[in-house]
Amino acid sequence: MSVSLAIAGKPNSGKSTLFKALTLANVEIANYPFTTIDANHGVAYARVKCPCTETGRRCGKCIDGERFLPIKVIDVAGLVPDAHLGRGLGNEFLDHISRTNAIIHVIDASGGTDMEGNVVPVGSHNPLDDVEFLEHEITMWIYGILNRKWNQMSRKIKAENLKVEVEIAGQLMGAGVEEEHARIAIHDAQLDREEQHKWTDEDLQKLCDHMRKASKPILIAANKMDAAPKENIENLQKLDYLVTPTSAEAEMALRMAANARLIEYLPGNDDFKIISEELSDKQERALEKIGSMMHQWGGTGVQKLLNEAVFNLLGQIAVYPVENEGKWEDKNGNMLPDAYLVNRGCTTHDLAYKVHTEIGDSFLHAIDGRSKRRLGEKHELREGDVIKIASTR
Ligand SMILES: Nc1nc2c(ncn2[C@@H]2O[C@H](COP(=O)(O)OP(=O)(O)O)[C@@H](O)[C@H]2O)c(=O)[nH]1
Ligand SMILES: [Mg+2]
Repeated sequence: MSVSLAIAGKPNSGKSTLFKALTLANVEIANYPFTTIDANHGVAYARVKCPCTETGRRCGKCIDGERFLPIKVIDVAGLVPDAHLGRGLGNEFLDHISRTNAIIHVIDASGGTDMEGNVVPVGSHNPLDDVEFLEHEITMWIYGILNRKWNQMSRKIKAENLKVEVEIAGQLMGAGVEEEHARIAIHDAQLDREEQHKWTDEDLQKLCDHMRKASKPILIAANKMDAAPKENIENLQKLDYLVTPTSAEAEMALRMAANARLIEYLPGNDDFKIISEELSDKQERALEKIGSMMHQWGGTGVQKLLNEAVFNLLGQIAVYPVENEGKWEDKNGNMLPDAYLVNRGCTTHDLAYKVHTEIGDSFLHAIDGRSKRRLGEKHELREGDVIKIASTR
């Protein structure tokens, strides 16, 4: 499992509800219904169409042709203004986000919580105000770490003719900023790397903002869509971000009802089916309400959000290594036994290394499971590829 997502936002926006909904998997999806590792770390599932649907057979690894691939999620401590100065659970927050690939920023789109997360009448807080605040906190946190040593670093870089990206990445290792992020940020902030000793405070902050962008892409969950004024959602969707409206609460209710065998529901579907005849009036009314909301929005948005983060924001693709390219099986006859999430741009040889170091080292070529064509080591994989790797081992 290589992909990890942080669920962040101010208190009361619905982070824990989203985390619980995402990590409460159907019995058919996970071996255990609760895939929570501890209170804050869990496993969620991205949903893809399984390649077995193209054949007359079922692989046994998917549900009705829908395959669920595990990724890590972290429910991050609630963020309050000035967290970067250690306010609230500031340090815990920043420690969590430094270890993830991307951030799901949960916003209370109903406008029913103020800046600090206190409950206020629905519609009285403008959710647009929440968007920049999270970014500012992360940027200032990175800046705080860099600035602490900058004068000393800067002199050393000049005196010893060191590479500025390498030195910055070294100082920011704990924040999850890598050399590549620093390089991109220097370029995007339009700073002259040869003149780093002349960078002003303002330059450094700008640099840190770009390093945040490069190292921590953000996706917005416009949560509580069930209670949100329509214009709040529309205004969020106008922003230059990936934005997905969600109702974490409805998704959580559906997954619990499905596991209690009250309904049939597959995460990401736009509908569910009542299968129990023993629903209470209260349960029936609650499900009816959720049903009409799903009808209006095309589902609860929670699975869509996760898929958006994995496939669009992080550019992952799902690929399926097999031993037998004709039958799409491993050597024990299991069809499509494994699904890997890899970066777009991953080559056949990269995949061989992911399967096993020895297979990577002894790589000969690959074979496309559909066309049966031979693929060289530099061939880039595409979403859904079924791949046989030929090696000398
Ligand atoms: N209406 C509505 N309420 C929600 C939704 N998601 C969460 N909530 C409620 O918002 C409150 C705060 O949720 P919680 O997950 O504890 O927020 P956190 O502090 O960000 O972890 C709780 O009362 C939830 O039931 C949603 O999608 N719709
Ligand atoms: Mg919480």
